[in-house]
Amino acid sequence: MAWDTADTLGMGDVVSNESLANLLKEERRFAPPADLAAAANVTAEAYEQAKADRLGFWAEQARRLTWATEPSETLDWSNPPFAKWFQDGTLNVAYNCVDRHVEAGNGDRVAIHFEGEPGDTRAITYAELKDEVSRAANALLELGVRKGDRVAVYMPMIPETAVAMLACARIGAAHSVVFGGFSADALATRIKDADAKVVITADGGWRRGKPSALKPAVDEALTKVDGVEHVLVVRRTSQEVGWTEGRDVWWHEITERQSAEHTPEAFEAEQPLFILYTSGTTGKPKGILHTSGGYLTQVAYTHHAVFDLKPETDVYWCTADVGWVTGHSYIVYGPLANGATQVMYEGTPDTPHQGRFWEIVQKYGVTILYTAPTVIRMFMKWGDDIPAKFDLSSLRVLGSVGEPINPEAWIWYRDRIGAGSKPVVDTWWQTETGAIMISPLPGVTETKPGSAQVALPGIAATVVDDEANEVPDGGGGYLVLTEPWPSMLRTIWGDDQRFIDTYWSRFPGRYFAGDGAKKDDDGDIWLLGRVDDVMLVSGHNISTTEVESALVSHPKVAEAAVVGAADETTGQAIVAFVILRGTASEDEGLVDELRNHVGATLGPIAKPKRVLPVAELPKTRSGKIMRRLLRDVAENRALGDVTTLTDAGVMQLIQDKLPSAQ
Ligand code: 6R9
Repeated sequence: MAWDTADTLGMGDVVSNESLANLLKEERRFAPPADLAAAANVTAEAYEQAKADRLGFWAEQARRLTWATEPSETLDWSNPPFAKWFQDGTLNVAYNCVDRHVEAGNGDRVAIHFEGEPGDTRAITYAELKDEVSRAANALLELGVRKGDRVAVYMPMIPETAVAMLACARIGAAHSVVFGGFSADALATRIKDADAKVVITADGGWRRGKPSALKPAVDEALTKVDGVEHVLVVRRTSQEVGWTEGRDVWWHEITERQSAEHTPEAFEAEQPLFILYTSGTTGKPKGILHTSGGYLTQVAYTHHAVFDLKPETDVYWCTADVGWVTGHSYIVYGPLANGATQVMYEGTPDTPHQGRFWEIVQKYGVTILYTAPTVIRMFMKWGDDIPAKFDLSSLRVLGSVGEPINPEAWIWYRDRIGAGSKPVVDTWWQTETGAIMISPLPGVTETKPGSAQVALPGIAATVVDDEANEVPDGGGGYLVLTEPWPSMLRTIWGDDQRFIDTYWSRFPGRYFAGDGAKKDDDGDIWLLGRVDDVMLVSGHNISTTEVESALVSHPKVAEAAVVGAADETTGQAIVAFVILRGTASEDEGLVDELRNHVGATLGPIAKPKRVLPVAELPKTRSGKIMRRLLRDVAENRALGDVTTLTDAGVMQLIQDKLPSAQ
């Protein structure tokens, strides 16, 4: 267990942080727009209703879905922390996301406005989506995929990615989507852990004006793992691909010959829907398992409540990649369960120009935008004149997710994108929570720049101190969730004990989120970032241990300690301290060589921004590296308490060595 010292939790940093003091000086307040409030999907009553009868509230939300068998039981919490929601209900998730909208007469409604990076477009209606998902489901069946199997998905941001996920759901196979920016090694580890039978990929996707290959990484990954029977390949870029006869199958060839009819089977509410890997502190990524009925209930409800979605008139756009949980819950399952019309964009925000996002908002008349603070900060850097060139007047709700949004970025978002009048909803949640947990409601909450503020109706969150006591208003500590929720993770795939240890042991009976948080004088919650050793770089979780292991796998590196240092653009930037092997010298190319090595091992997102060779690393007596001291160095701060160090002189050596870090 990693809970034995405050050093590894970095708690001192969390509560004494200067930025926290600044954050809580923030006194600007913004009332909900009157017109939005008057017609809002959810009003203040929902909080009261859920407080009076939490389970009754969720039972009512479950009725948003179409069940083959209505559940009679809401929650079975007889064996915590293993929850069962709507246990005796049965449903088909893909039917709920697609077919039922067609049956309700909305088959002609556009489900996905796809915008490719090179400018190619496709509008896919719900009726067309139903045919495509059915053909893909039939294709997976032909390839031998059955209920309970796992399918890995390694794809660019194209409609076939959503189709592939829904096809898996339709036949009861669990998908494991691996972000297309991950390396072959990372993909191999995930394929192996989930024991995937089929991999769905593409030749490549378009990024920054060029085709970016995916298939070679799959080919390489499959030299390292057994058990994959077929690779299904979508043609997107038409670049050349290696081909393994008998194993590889073109998506267009197999789907073309399938029937567009497929009768969806009803599965139990607790049927596994997907596994999504998230970084852990002990190297091996954690396969977060989500199931069907509870997950779909909460993503549908939150998408309806937090974004005030009106499916007949709104055009919704979430800019996340489908490889992250935001893409799962708020591109695929939530919006489609609600019959939304949405935009899906393949590429980068600055291709072919830095106004691409705003051009897309203008072109499709986007009304609800959901993006990340790191993206907002990038736009701020590029200049106010860029969004000012476009007509953004269609927008009515602005969402943020992925990391704490600093008040400056929040205000910029509201002013420059939202014409100074559109509500910003800062949504806190995690891969593990499956759906949004803490967020303002756009028609109800008086918003505060930089704060996620309040737990949604039906959700119980609070902040506790080291001794598990709830902190008073004005106090800081750890964010915990005190009651089970429908879209909660069910376990870590194949490792129930790790599930218990990671989330339920720090504060028995409560879910430990790993985030620092503070309650302001109104009792509103402000998130302060991770308290463990997971870094957040541009909204992506990367564990220090993974990067350290990658560095140490380089022949010139003996030891490494990695920290996330505050960074204006990316939230945190990776700074690595390395001890070189005896014979290695600090020659010129070394730093780049090490950065590239990490990039090749873990994927470009994990490349350290700085690599600093040092003679020694600060360690506690129990042998743990004291990352918080290294963070102090990396962030040019005075050193915190060094009394638990084996040798306090080490820090002096590091600082002497690093004039550049001062
Ligand atoms: C959805 C997602 C989860 C971690 C989480 C927290 C950070 C996400 C946030 C936020 C402050 C917000 N986080 N949203 N921090 N305010 N609105 O990002 O999931 O990739 O699993 O990351 O992201 O630290 O613990 P995931």
